Amino acid sequence: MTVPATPFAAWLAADPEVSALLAEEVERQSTTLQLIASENFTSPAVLAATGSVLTNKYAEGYPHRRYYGGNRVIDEVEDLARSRATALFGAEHANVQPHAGANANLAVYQALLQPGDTVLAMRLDHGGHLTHGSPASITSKIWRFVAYGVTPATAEGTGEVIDFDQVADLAKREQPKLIVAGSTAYSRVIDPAPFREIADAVGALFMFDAAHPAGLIAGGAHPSPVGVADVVTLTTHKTLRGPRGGAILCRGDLAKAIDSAVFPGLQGGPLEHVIAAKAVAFGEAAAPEFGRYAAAVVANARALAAALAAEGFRVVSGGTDNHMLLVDLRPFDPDLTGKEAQEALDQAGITCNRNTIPDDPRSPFVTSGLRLGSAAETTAGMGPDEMAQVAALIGRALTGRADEAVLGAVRSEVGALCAAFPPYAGLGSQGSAGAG
Ligand code: DSN
Repeated sequence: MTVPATPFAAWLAADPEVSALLAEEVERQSTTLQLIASENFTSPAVLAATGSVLTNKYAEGYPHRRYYGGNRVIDEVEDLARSRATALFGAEHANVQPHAGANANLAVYQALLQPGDTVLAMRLDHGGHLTHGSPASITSKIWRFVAYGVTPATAEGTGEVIDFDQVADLAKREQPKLIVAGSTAYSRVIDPAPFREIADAVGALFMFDAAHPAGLIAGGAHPSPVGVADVVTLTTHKTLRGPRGGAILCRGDLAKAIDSAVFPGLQGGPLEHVIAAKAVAFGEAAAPEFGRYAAAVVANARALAAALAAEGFRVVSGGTDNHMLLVDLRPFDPDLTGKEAQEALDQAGITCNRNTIPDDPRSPFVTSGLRLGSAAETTAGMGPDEMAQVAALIGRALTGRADEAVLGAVRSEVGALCAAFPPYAGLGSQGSAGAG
């Protein structure tokens, strides 16, 4: 594999071991299908900023209020990232320092709540995130989480959507200080309006965790929670297609509390190289092509869902409105677990993750479902026709999962498909990645 992993590959040659591993990973990303719903292929500009000399600088504090000298340029970088974020999302204030979505959520809780306060958020096993009060997360040790879920599945496929009656009933009964919307495994639009109404009815604050749909919101494919929710958290590396990291958008009157909660409340020195890459990504997401990209992501997820249903899988909630779908494997094969499916697909060059489906009888380590996403391969330029091919390859691999020859044949076809849609063709020479 000769494609360089970063524009600085020649410098990295000084460390042949790391260099070789990066080259292997470029090959893996380029020759296998990337269907993990929380992943994407960033632009070379994002890669370059992430790999820049800004990594050398300590910049505790905020622009023009730092605890270290030498931050003239860094201040401009962070100001640029903040102003691009507020312009992109129409927000009054942006904090671009959270190292991850989890940190963004923790900072918001720290800014808005006292220990022991009640928070109403989505059940982990119905699609919520660990930081929405999972027993395994520190969030549940500091604050009291109460969980809402989705409606039961129906034969017509109309269920498994957020149960707003339950949200309203729980809000009335539990009187939460904060209501959280957002998920990691939910394939429908999350309308912020009913959450706002419920929050107002009980005097709660409202946080929208847009980690997954941030890019769909920026691209106009989903309704924006900005201006509806009091605070919006997001990650920059999923549908937004930026570097790995988080950000917080909020009303101006909450800016000071949010900023103090991130630093010094939760984090030390900000990752200014990543903040520069966030600025690049916010700039890219403001371009008209990004709107077309967001629409294509949704169209591709829908095409994949329809083709998988035709293969005999059940798509949770009957379809998708976003970049992901949850597949219930049981109608395809009652004995096939998510774990076994993920491992067989890995062998066939199809990368995805097992996931619980609502009310899954199997454990989160085993599961009855898979979560698939379209954001990365849409960046690589695939369209609905390729999604139909992908569904057929998944069906063949899982039907023949016990047969090495079948998995090998699917792996070859996956390689041929990926070769037609290289995510980093020309990286290091012309530096153009992916389609918009
Ligand atoms: N791990 C992320 C995801 O895959 O959705 C959420 O943190």
